[in-house]
Amino acid sequence: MTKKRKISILGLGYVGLPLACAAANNPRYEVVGYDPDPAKIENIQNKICPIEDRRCASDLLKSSPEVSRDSDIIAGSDIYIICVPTPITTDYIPDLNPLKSACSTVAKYLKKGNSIVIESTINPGVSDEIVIPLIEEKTGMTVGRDFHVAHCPERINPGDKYWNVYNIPRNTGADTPEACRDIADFYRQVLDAEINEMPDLKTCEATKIIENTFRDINIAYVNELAKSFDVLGIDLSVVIRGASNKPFAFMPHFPGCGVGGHCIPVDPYYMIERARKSGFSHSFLKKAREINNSMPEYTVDLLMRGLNEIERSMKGTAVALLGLSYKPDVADLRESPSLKILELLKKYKAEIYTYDPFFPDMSRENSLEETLEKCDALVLAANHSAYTSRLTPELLKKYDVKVVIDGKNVLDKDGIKQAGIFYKGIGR
Ligand code: SAJ
Repeated sequence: MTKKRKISILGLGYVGLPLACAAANNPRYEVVGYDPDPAKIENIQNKICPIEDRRCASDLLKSSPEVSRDSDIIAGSDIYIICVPTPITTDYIPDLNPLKSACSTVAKYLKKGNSIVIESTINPGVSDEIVIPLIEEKTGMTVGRDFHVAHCPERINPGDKYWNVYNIPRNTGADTPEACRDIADFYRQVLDAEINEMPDLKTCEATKIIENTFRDINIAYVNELAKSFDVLGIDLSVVIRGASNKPFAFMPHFPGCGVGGHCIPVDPYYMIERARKSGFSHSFLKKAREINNSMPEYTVDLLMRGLNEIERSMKGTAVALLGLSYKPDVADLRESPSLKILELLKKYKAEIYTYDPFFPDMSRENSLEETLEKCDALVLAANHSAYTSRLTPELLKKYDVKVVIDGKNVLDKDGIKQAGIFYKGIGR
């Protein structure tokens, strides 16, 4: 019986935990997980899945990896897989501290012949310019000779009912082709998806970054169209639906009250900043970020317009902010446009009634109805399925809601207008 390879996964969130559970189900590997968050560790040890991932939750019941908040658990591993956040600061500057900290932790245990895999989204150059020098400096070892570094960017789509860690195709890159093959073979053993080997680390890093910057610029495109079509009196959502029946060369994106999450509004800044250091200015990426960052304010401006229609000022008006998450049916506030809308409503001294069933502690009332009962106006900022379909013209009329700003373009525009309620969507 060949000795099991020991796999350590650092960071047990929506990326690391599903991978840890998938690998733990494979008899070839001894899998351990490290995370400094005591609540997360306790939940996992009790087989309670701390993330919204049905497949992971069921895996956890079958064979959960040994986990600890003590990093000694990763000692003696063959492969160290880092799945930690790569956020930005409030000034939109990339924050690689969580990644550097995880690399420093690994460096304490790294032995000759080991490999390190970064799953976190990073810009081209981070592995070669930051990760490898840090590990070499802390261990005195040399990459390629003594240890290897690979990148296999995560592509998890939180809340997705179909795509999961097992079936999402992956790309890998490493310091040498042999190391890339070894890591790709690990993922092929553990997952069902196609695992592609790329020529080197920075090509692989660049692949993930353009996936998400592609999404950000396309969302910015329709957000700018929304502002234009608003003044032209054209319903952009109908136009996008029409363009979408073209069977090729068109990919629909949708305007909204802003772009949130851990990826799309973050990754472009990693690309922008690294290119800047090499003397190139990503004017297009920066403009797209500017447009998307303007949408929360644009949404509040629409609310102002609605209140003016009914001769009310923002100050003192009861406004419901429905949905705090950055996207529907997930409990995640990272870069959420709702938080920016909330700041603006506070600045204009509205009487704010936040409501999000995923965040009861941040909800002023306990139900949608209790919230609507208290409010003259509402902003729909996250279209959670728990309440969106209930926001009918009849219900809004029943609670005498006078202004509706549909930040996700999901409500019955015509029905609401026919009920004599002011309605504005984003570009409709
Ligand atoms: N959004 C729009 N208009 C759109 C699409 C999204 O305004 O047409 C907004 C959403 O409301 C949200 C933000 O953009 O606030 C991000 O939305 P998202 O659907 O991209 O959600 P994320 O951040 O969970 O994106 C993840 C990403 N996965 C990884 O980076 C690994 C992204 O690459 C995927 O494209 C995305 O899932 C997905 O839905 O496929």
